[in-house]
Amino acid sequence: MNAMRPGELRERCPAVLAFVDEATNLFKPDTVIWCTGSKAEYQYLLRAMVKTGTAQWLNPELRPNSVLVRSDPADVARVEDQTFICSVSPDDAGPTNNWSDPAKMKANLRELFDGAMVGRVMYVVPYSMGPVGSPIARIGIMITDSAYAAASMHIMTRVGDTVLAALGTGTDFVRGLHTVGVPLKKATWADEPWPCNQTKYIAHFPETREIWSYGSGYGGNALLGKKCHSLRIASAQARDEGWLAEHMLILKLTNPEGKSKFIAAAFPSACGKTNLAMLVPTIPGWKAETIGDDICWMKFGADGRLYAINPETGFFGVAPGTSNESNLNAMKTLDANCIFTNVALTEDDDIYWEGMGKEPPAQLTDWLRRPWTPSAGRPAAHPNARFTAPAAQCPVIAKEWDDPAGVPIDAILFGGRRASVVPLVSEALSWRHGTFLGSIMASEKTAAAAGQIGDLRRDPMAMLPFCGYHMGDYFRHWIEMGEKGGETMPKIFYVNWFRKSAEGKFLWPGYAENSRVLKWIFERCDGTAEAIETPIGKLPADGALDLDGLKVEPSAMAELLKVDREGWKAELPSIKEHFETFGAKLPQGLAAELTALEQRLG
Ligand code: OXD
Ligand code: MN
Repeated sequence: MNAMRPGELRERCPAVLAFVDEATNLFKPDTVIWCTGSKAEYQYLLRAMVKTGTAQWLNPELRPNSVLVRSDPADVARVEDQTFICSVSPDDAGPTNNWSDPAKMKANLRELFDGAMVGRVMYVVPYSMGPVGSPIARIGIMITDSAYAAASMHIMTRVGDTVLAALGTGTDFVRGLHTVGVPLKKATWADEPWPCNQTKYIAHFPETREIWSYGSGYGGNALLGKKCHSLRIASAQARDEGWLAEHMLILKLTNPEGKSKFIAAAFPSACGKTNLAMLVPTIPGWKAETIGDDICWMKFGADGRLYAINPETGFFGVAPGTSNESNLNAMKTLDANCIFTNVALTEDDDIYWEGMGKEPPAQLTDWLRRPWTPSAGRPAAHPNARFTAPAAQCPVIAKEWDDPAGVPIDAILFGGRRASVVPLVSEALSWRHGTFLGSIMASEKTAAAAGQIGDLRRDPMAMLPFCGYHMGDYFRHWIEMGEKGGETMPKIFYVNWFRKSAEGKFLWPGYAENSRVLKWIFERCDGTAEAIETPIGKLPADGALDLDGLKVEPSAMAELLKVDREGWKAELPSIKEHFETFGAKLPQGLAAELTALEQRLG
């Protein structure tokens, strides 16, 4: 074995050295490389991927310093059914997570980990989620045998020596072990372009702040800083320490007078979070800028307000459907220095995906490396194809995006994809009522005609696959945070861009026009916009929503802002059923909100 001896900086981090030694003994790699975070190292990782056939360079004139990666067809998404919360008590994982006994899971994984990196390089990736040294940031050390994961961590997090320097003799870091599970037993063994194992485990140990990931090289299974650390482990840590780790975008909205507000928003997958994070307002004089598109950590500041950071430094976005029309700023972010995964390749070595807003070229190579023509009858890019792009390249990145102090959050938005019942926007009556709205957030699996209840998937706070502990306790934590913060807490709003007419047509244009709703939210926070109190929350008063120049029929607007008493009443049994899932852990405050809603509806 040819392990690089740790340098002076590493010698000053005894807990990290011990962790790396343990991992080395277990995985038995050929070589150990400590990532320092340099640009040269990132380029080295890209070249390593090209050498093994994992990646290919894109046309440097069209897409400088960018690569295309194609994964194994059996490794294309997060594996929720193989994702485990291994808390000591199953009751701490709760009804929404897969639970496994931590000792048993570790014994099982130790066997799989034993020798799993034979013949491979083991990368040690010290990373910080959040600006290094920020009181809201947290450190992790990730061990991986995937150059793709290591390179992606360089884009998505702050990696390297600065992190070790900040940690020093500290022991408070998330310990992440990741292997693709394909040892190269003989030096002569040919590697595969995308090594992975049919057996996959994404195991979290919230009590000991550990992540053990086996068999997958893809996305949230392998970039441990993202869902595993920033949401599942961090949510448990946030509960223990009195802060919030949420699946939310963060944006800065500035009015024509130059006054700014910061808005965080949670939406389930496929509801346009990245688009909203980068929207270009249609109302004259208003400006929106991006802080983050996926994760938001919020902590109380000295003034008692909630301050948020985006713990990431990149966007790991779904490519199909991203176009100049749906998200011009995202498209501009992708001009250079990106990793594209499972998109299609053009004849001139550029990228293509469905919904890119241009005619498909006559010839492509699809994500499975097969020739493709528009008559192929199948998509050229995988529906979960991704771009990994540096946040700093986003043309509308806010100057505060990497401020260690974070930004004070004025409003929190919850939303889902609802064809009926839920109006375009409502303001919660209180923090606890807002928590209630977040807890019943849902998207319709199928479009429902107006007035009918669709097939709902409840995804509380968009955290269903990401909450690292019992969701009933998570709701309680939200309520307690509100009690602690009192008057200084952000206002909570519930939005729905997806309301449909009886004929099944979208009533609201969405995308950039959502800025009109954001303006009302801004002005509610400022105390300058009117609202009317209804049984379901506060709705924009007549004329309070800026509709200047917008072509939406008055009848459609009336429908969008209607209080659908009967629809809400019809939904009460499904909310009760949802709440029953949490048993005795459902906070009394949420049960009280449900009763109060029922009474208000009459
Ligand atoms: C994501 C997700 O990839 O939420 O961000 O699934
Ligand atoms: Mn997400």
